[in-house]
Amino acid sequence: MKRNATYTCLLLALVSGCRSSQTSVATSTSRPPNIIVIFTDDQGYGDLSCYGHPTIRTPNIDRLAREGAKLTQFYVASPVCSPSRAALLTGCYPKRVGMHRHVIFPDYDYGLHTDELTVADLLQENGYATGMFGKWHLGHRPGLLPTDQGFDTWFGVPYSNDMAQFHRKPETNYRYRLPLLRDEEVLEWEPDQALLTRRFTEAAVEFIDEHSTEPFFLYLPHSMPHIPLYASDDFRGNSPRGLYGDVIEEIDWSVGQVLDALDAHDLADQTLVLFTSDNGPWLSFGDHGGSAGPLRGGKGTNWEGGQRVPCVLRFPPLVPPGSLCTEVITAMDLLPTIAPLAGAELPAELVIDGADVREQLGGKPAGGTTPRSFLYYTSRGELAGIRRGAWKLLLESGELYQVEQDVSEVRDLAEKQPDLVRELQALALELDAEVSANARPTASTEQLLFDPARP
Ligand SMILES: [Ca+2]
Repeated sequence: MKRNATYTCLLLALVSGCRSSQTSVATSTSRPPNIIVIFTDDQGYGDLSCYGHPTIRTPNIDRLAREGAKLTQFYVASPVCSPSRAALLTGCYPKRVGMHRHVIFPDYDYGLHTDELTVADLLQENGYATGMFGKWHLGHRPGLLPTDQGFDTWFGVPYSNDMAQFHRKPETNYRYRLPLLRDEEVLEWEPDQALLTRRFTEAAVEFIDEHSTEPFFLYLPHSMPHIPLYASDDFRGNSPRGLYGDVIEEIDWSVGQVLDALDAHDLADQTLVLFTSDNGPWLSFGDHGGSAGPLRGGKGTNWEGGQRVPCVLRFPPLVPPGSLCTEVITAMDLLPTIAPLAGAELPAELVIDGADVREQLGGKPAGGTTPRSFLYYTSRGELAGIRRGAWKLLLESGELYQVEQDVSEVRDLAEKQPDLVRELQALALELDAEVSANARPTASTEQLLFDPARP
């Protein structure tokens, strides 16, 4: 009851602050909104029709953007998988939760600490049904799985889809294997990867069907388009962009299935749907890697192409259709932004790095006189740079870019702005020192849930 009352008050406050009247939303909505996060793996800023790709067809994701907002300056907190995922789910820089040390490999014994509050924990505690279908990559030893981190149920893979094929266990030279799990049980070893996008989608739709009459959180982190690329027979060979295009078009089909399920249950108006990617395109793999569009660099780098990713969001009570949001927003903002939407209170003592960006998503510029700061960290978690307002400083090289005018980072203005370089350098060190001083531990265990290696 408390939750519903809070939510109604919140909606009324939102409505009264909006230019257009949406009173009907406030009166017709009697439960907290559903939250859906669709998270792709290594998809670039330029890999969607609505972000300017000339041949990849993404009508369903484009529809989401048309009915909601397209974000042009949305950042993930790391240019690689595990740290980026930790930040999305906790609202924190990866370093603050200890998950900044590159990605989790099959024989790693640690993962995100269960003392951390994930988006799933918060929503589960507030009465949501919570389901995850796809790639986890935040630890796969006992006690570190999605079902230990706020998800009622999980169907998916524990780490990247290439780890079984291209990596071997040191010392033994054993080959790693990719398991497919449901909750804490291995269902299959080496599943047919051409079917993963489809199977995760079918499980997600089933979850929506099962929970349509109660608030739910659906997390759908596809294992594609991380290499090696696989598309099902229905999509392979269709796209002029080649296999990479086929994979993206199957992911777009998946988004369409989710939107159709919402429509079938008349839930579109009370569901927040967010679509984004965990980091930029893996350019080392030629045409099997994606495109960052006009942005420089890709996965693993701190150029914009590594961390600025496509992001579209639909939530009719808050976001006017066809919005273009050019504010700096990060994946760490998810937790503090959905908490009030869900009528959930974040613990007063919880230190996080994200911010509540409901106003910016609703079309208003960020409040306050101080421009927002965002720290860049390398794939191994070292402080790499800072963005404040329109400016970006890379620490090691000392390069300074005005990244709103110069999105491709080709005009280094450091020599012309020495005072700004010094100021941003000092600010980056100061902000990072606070994160380091207050960093929290990961959790580890010697126990195995499954043996990822075999001769
Ligand atoms: Ca990734």
